[in-house]
Amino acid sequence: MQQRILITGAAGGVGTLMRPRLRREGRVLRLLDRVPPPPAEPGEAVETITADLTDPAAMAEACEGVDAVIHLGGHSRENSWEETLSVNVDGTHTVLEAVRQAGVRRVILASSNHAVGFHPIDAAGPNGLPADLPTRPDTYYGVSKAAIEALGSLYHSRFGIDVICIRIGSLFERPSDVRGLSLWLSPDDGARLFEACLSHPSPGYRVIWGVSANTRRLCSLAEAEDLGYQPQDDAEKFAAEVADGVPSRYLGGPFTTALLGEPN
Ligand code: 15L
Repeated sequence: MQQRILITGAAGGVGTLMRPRLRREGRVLRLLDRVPPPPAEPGEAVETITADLTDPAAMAEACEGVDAVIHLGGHSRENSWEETLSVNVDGTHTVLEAVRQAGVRRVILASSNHAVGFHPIDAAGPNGLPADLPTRPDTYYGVSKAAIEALGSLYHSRFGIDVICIRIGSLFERPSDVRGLSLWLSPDDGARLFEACLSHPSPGYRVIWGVSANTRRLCSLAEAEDLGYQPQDDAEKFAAEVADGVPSRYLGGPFTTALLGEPN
């Protein structure tokens, strides 16, 4: 049977990296963004939707006939409180309501290290900071990610939807600074992690870290490995070429000192 996966924010940074990596035989990717996602390449099983995730009618339509949702949409950095609340928090509520009404059984939510950005990095023991670290947001953006996790928990407890929140470290082609050597999630490992989230038979509600098997990692891999994730990349191979980062006591790095509410 064909599997259909809705990806919100599909034209954004993470969505663009995941699109070619989540293609599978027997799978249709339904790509939604407010900027038009690039059209299907020849032979690519995708459907594209240009819509705002804060639009309930559009989200209801987008969730029809879908097996799982990967919710990446929303602001990915600091913004005004009003914007953050409307797009990230209200937007996620709109997505989860559409999921519930359409009877979708699984949602993967893009949370972030910034939900816990004010945890000191020297608290990481040999196994790394656990994935269920209590929230200590470093920005309004981080607050929105904490709220997204709470919304996911609510929709799991009330409606039995499987919800996995991934506290993504730094998902880019390569790490750009020393902090990235600890928090990098390679695009290939990102796809491995999403596949694990999609294929576990019964994940329930979970919060996991999204990082690669970095030599300098600060975050535990155990919770994601428990789901079936087998990371294969290590940021250390970029150590000689990364720029020096601003040293920070905290996981959130530069977000912990950035101006609150100012787009960064
Ligand atoms: C995030 O959550 C952001 O979306 C991304 O732009 C990076 O800043 C990343 O965290 C990070 O901490 O490197």
